[in-house]
Amino acid sequence: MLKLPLCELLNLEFPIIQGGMAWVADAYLAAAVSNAGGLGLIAGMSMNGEQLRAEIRKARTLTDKPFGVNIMLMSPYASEVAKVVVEENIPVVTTGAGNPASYMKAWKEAGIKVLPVVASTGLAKMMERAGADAVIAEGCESGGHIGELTTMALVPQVCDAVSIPVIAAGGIGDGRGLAAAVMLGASGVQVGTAFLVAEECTIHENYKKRVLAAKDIDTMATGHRFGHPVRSLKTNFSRKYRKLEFEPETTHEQLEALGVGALRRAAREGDEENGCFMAGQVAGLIKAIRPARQIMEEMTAQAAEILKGASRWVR
Ligand code: TUI
Repeated sequence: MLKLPLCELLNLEFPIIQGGMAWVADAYLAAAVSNAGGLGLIAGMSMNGEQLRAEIRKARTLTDKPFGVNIMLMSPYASEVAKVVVEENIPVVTTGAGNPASYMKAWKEAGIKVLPVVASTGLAKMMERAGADAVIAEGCESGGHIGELTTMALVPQVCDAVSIPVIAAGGIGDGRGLAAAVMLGASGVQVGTAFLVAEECTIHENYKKRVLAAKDIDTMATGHRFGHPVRSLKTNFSRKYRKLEFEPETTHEQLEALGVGALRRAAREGDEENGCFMAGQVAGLIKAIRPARQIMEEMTAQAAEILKGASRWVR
């Protein structure tokens, strides 16, 4: 058993939040993780308001446990989905890829627990002032859209900057990562890549196979040139994107056109040529398909063992 402050904050058995992965984190995965004792999330990213509402209602047929919604703030539907979470009485909202300050008042008035993802101490402090219940400090080991700092550097600095709980994310693939996050001051963790290959995750089997086959150096970040770096598995697509990105005549529009739909093509169609298979640097640690409950049990048991044993180094 590993009881961290996140367990109490969100009434969870395991101190683990599932990442709000676009085109991956659907009703099935969210319900599975919540049923298994973590906090499941539906990713609002790929949906408009009504699609999200339908997904929330589907999840409610699959679990009686609370689950949350992740709102990707660069989504064209962000303001629509921000209203739907209130109307649907969603208890926990996480946000990513931006500053959710303009939505905070409405969410707090609705009694929602708000956990913004931050990649810097500046945004963390701003979120604390705006009423966030905790912040998720996400390092650039993560899959998907990333900031500049590593989890190792970011988490302790965010812990020093705010008084609310800090959840660590990025580079946490097993109990060693969870134990390390605790040592850095984290109150819990958010896990994405390890859940990509959960038995209950509905992504295309090609995606799961690629994650399972990935080695340590098999992810890369693209998109730096236009300010939105994204980490994904090295594929023909990501290499093509990288090459085009650094050709001087390439425009933002051209890159956007190449990227549109790439996540969906990976997650839903398993398109190995034109899909963008987002995954974190811990992909190389992930070796087997397991049910969500087993993923969390093994991670927390390993972390508890390590944390108990750590005192042997102290004289
Ligand atoms: O948001 C994520 N991960 C994502 S979003 C996504 S969809 C996408 N597709 C194409 C291009 C871009 C995104 C896939 N993966 N993680 C949370 C996260 N948020 N990581 C980093 C940040 C972040 C970075 C800077 C949050 C705030 C921020 O600054 C905001 C500000 O205004 O200061």
